[in-house]
Amino acid sequence: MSYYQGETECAELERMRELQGGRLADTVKHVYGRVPYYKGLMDESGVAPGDIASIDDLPKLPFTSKDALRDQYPYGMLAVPLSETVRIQSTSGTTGKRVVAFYTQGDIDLWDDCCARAIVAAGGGREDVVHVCYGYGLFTGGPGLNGGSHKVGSLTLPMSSGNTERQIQFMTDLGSTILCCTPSYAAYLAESINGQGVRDKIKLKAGIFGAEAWSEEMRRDLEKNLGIKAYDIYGLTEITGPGVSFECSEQTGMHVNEDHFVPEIIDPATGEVLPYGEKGELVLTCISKAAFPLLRYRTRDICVLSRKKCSCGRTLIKMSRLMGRTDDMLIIRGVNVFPSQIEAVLLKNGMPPNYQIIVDRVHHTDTLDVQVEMPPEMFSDTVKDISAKESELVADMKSMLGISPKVTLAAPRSIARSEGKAVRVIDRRKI
Ligand code: DLL
Repeated sequence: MSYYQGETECAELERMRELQGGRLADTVKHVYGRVPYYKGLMDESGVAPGDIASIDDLPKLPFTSKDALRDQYPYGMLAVPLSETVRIQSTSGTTGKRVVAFYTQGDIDLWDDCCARAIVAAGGGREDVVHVCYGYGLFTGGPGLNGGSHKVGSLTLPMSSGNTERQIQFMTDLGSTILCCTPSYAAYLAESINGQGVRDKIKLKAGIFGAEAWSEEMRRDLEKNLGIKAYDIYGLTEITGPGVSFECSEQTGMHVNEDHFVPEIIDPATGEVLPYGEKGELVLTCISKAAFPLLRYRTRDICVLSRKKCSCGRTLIKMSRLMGRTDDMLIIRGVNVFPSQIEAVLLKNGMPPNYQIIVDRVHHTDTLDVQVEMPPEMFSDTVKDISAKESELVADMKSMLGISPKVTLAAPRSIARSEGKAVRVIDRRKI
């Protein structure tokens, strides 16, 4: 079995807890002294930095929410002078006040290490050609896996997303062995590769897929259709990006890089910490970052943690595949979309608040249909006028969301009303 940082990945639990305790205490002192938001929050909760001496003290700290990050946009959470930062990344999809995350060179190094662990766990090494078609830019997917691949010493193909023909051409010409992309894009690539009859020219052996929900069924399909082993990888911009956790040869959940990010599971309604094995909201605490270390960040992602012994030899705690989110955020083609954003565009354009969002997966690609009732006065407009309005809405939504939905104007009163909460989103994806 090979590891990228075996000593840490396979550390005894007691050693890990000691390491975590020391790092947590340092991080708490660091943010208390540098981030007025954290000083205020801790003072309000009656916790002083000196109260945090071991990892068991973690639950004494208050939670950090995504709203706090939005309120502190852009520099409020920065815990080092700007001159020490070298990079910004940002979450996908949301507009207005996006969440931005900052990195020092040291933060990038540890992030790259986390992704390197994932690549090695998927069987990667110096002889491999790592084909990265996660997006590059503000999205963390491309830069994260790129950095990890460099650390491993693999030949890195920074393809970024899109242009499927070119992806396949490079894959066959250069002999890519490890594919990194969203599972839905991997499925699309598989379909194109098999459709073109070039499967025997492909040398892929593994895929590292994440950034969106996928199922065991999808894993089996991808493994069969590409002739690979498919591994899950999890992460989020606020915490670092991909590589918060990664799957190993056992393929039964993801090892959390808990020497950097300490996971807890809470009851999302009460905030109570739940024992291992119970399903709840994942909360993460950064214990080794300098620029943007978040304490007890509520991810809104739902999963289960387990300390069960893993056959790969790693002792890092494991989290299950994600089971959903506590909020209503949809992830469509890897982009985060909130129904409230769609509603905002509709209302701004004079549409009534009677709409339905239908999400589906057709040929392995997510589709987003927005059906909205037209105001009665528009009902008598010509077909041309109505389709011009639809195009206008599509353009506005594209600039708000970053992806294009299909918009259909429906007859007044044609969308079912609800007596309780309105059903705004119909997600037909079987994942
Ligand atoms: O999606 C980081 C990433 C890039 C992870 C590449 C893995 C691979 P964000 O755009 O900030 O960051 O979105 C984070 O995506 O809170 C989850 O809801 C979802 N997500 C990430 N990985 C997985 C996964 C990146 N493996 C949000 N399974 C997270 C299911 C995932 N959902």
